[in-house]
Amino acid sequence: MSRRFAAVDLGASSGRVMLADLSDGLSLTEAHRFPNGPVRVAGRLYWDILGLYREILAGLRAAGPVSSIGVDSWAVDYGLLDESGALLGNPVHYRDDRTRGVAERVAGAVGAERLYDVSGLQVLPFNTIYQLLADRLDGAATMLLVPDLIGYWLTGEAGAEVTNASTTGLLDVRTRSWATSLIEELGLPAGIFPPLRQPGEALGGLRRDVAAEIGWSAPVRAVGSHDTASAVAAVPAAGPAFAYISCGTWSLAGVELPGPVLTPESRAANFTNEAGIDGTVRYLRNVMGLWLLQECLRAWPGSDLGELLAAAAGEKPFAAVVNPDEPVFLPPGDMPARIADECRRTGQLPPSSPAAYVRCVLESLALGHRLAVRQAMELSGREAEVIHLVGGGSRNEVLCQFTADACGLPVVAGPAEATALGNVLVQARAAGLVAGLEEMRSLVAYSQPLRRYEPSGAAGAWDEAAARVF
Ligand code: ADP
Ligand code: LRH
Repeated sequence: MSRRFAAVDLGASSGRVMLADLSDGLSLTEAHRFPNGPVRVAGRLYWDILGLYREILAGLRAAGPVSSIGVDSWAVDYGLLDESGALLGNPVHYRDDRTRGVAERVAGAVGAERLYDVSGLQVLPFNTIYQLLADRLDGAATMLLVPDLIGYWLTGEAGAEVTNASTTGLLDVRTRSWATSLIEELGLPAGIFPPLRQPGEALGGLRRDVAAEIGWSAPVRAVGSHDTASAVAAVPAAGPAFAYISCGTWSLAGVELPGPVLTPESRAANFTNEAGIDGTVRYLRNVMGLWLLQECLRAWPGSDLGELLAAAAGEKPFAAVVNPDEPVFLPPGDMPARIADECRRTGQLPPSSPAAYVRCVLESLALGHRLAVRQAMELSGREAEVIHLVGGGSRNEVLCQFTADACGLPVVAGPAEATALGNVLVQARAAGLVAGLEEMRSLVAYSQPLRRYEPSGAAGAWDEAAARVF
């Protein structure tokens, strides 16, 4: 058996097919990367799901034969299949506005306390539960979350991997089974929710036509198919005293726990209890993340990220900061204009150059990280001595240093491709090559380049900035 594994990892800003080799330690190479993003058609925001599928096949062809394949992606979004297994309509992007007001309506009908007690999930307007209630479900026989949909197209086998199912709002946080009574109470058709599968479980071999197209065949395995579950599985932590920030399009900031926290305080702070690998709980909150920066760059055609980050480091500290989680920042659109409005609304002068905007975004994001990490520790009682910052944001040296300074904790940055690593390590474990979560993490720690940032001691200035924003 070869010791090569392929990770199909779909992020909101790019997808990639990564190739891991565990013959001697753990090496990871990129077989194929392709852009991803929302597509607006007739006023609705979609993913280009077929384009993504085509790129996945191109990536697998480029990767060459492997022992197995795992698929992960962003959470909450789905495709609906009819009785024959055909896709009913194009999957809608979670930033689409069709769910406006739905969360409030559901809370009014069912009770916010009850929802939290059942699912343990933070309220985000785009949780699957709200999307399903905003959609037309007639003719739908099966609901497949995005990685499960890709897995279905690759193998013909339908199912719902549990870490991602935990982001729907319809999974029981205690039993990790579908919350059937809530589903029925909401009037959703219980039959569309497929059987749950666990990370490591085999889906089946590639369909013959798929194997013919990519030129080889291999089984597909369920992994932590929620990208954040895979990222947290690959955090290079040595013990339990760590916090993490999975920092890409979103920053997912929190701690790992053995069980959920379902207290009124936790609900009030909008903390989530998402399912992690091996029964762990990802206790975290979404922070708006590098979306803020991505959307600024889109507004400045021809700008260069590296140059802007270098210039931002030289800008005046704390000239303007915003709460990164203001709902106004969620949809696509002119981000600099929205940041400027938010500055004016809070009595601050808007930034006056792209570099000053970037400085504002990075400081604001570090403040969001600080609040989420501190609240995660307070609400769970879990102490952290270090913050592991993984994902593409770990390449952003300014953000890593700001995060260490704002939080007053050392930040260990990397790996940037933690999600792909978590994906392949669950496959390698299923193949008997790795023992458990601890060994997976130490393999990452020893094999991947990491960088440590110490807090610089400017705590007072960050306290003052935080008081301005929250
Ligand atoms: P996602 O999986 O959500 O698409 P990623 O984890 O791939 O996100 O992270 C993408 C982000 O990482 C980019 O928006 C960018 O801000 C940041 N990033 C990527 N490469 C670099 C780099 N070389 N320097 C600084 N930031 C980077
Ligand atoms: C990050 C992520 C996050 C979800 C969001 C929809 O990619 O999966 O964990 O909240 O996308």
